Amino acid sequence: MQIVFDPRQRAHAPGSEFHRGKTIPYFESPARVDSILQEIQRCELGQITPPTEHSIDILTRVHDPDYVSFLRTAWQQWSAVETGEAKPHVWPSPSMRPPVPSSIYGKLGFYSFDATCGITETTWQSAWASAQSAASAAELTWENQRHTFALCRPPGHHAERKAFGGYCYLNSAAVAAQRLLNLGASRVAVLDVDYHHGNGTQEIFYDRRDVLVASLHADPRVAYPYFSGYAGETGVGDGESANINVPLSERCDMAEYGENLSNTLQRVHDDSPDAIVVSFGADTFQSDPLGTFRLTTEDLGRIGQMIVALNTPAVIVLEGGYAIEALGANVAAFLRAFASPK
Ligand code: SP5
Ligand code: ZN
Repeated sequence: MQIVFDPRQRAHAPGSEFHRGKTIPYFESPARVDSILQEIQRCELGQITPPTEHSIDILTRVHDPDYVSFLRTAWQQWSAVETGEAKPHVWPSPSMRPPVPSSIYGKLGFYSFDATCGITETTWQSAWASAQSAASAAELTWENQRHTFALCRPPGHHAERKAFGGYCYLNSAAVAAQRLLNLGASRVAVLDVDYHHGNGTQEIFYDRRDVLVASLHADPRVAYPYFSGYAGETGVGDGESANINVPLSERCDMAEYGENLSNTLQRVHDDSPDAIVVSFGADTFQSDPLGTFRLTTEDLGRIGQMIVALNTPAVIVLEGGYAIEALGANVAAFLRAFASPK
C-alpha cells in the first residue's frame, strides 16, 4: 500500500504537557513516527512518499479561515512578547459570547479547548504537513480505488473547526474526508477507532449528512475528552442521525470491542459510503500509557481485518498511540490487513 509522510512532521516537539495538575514530558513525540517508519520498512508494508503541495484552501471547508491564520502566525505573535511554548491559560465559559480578542493570551484561549498542547516555532509547519499528507492520501485512494495510509503527526481528530487541543491542531481526517467529496465521492464515512472520542471530527461534520461520523472510544464519563462522545450525540439539522458514538467500558477487551465494532460497521455499510476515512489510534493497546483498554497487537490486526471487510476504499489516518516500543508493531498489525491489493 502507499504510505504518505512528510519529514517536516517530525519537527514539532513540545517539551512538556499539563496533565492532571502537573507538568510532564510530552507524550506525542517525534519518536512515535520513528517507531512506525522503522516497522513499516522492516515489514515492507509499502512505499513511503511525501505529500504533494496543496493550497491552503484544502483547510477552509473544515476549519475557520481566521483560525487557520491564527495557527499560522501564533508562534510569531507569542514569541514577540514571551519565551517558551505558547499555551492557553484562560477560556471563555459557555455563557460568554466574546469577539476574538486581539491579545495573544486571549486568542490562545479563544482558539483552544484544553491546556495539554502548546504551540512552538515548528508547530505550524508540522501540522500543515500532516494535513497535506492526509489530503494526498485521500487523492491516492480516490484515484487508485485502493487503501492508503497517511502517517499523520501531529494527530488531528480532537481539532475542531476553530479549536486546537488533545495534541491536535488541524483535523487531518476531516481534511481527507473533504478531499474525497471534492474529488467526486457523494458520501464518505469517518470511522474513528482511537481510544479517545474524536470530538473535533464530530463537531466539524455535526450538521452535515454527506459525511457519516462513527466513533468507538472510552466512555467520556471517565475518559478524556470528558465533554463529548456520549451516545445521545447523533447530529443536528441535515446531519441528524449521521453521527454515531459508541462509548465503551474503561477496561474494554476484544470481546466487547469486536461486538461493538461489528454493529458499527453494519451501520457504516448501510450508509453505502463511496470511501471511508479511518481515524486509527493505537492507544487502545493494553499497555498504552494514556489508555485503559486491554487490546493486544493481534486484536489491532483483527480490527483492521473487520474494517477491510467493508470492501470500500479507505484512507487510514494516524491519530494516537503512545506505547512507543510497541507502536510500530501495533500500527503494522493494523495496516497489514489493508496492505494486500483490494
Ligand atoms: C490524539 C490523542 O490520542 N490525543 C489524546 C490526548 C489526551 N490528553 C490527555 C490525556 C489524559 C489522560 N491521562 C490518563 C493516564 C492514565 N494512566
Ligand atoms: Zn487517542
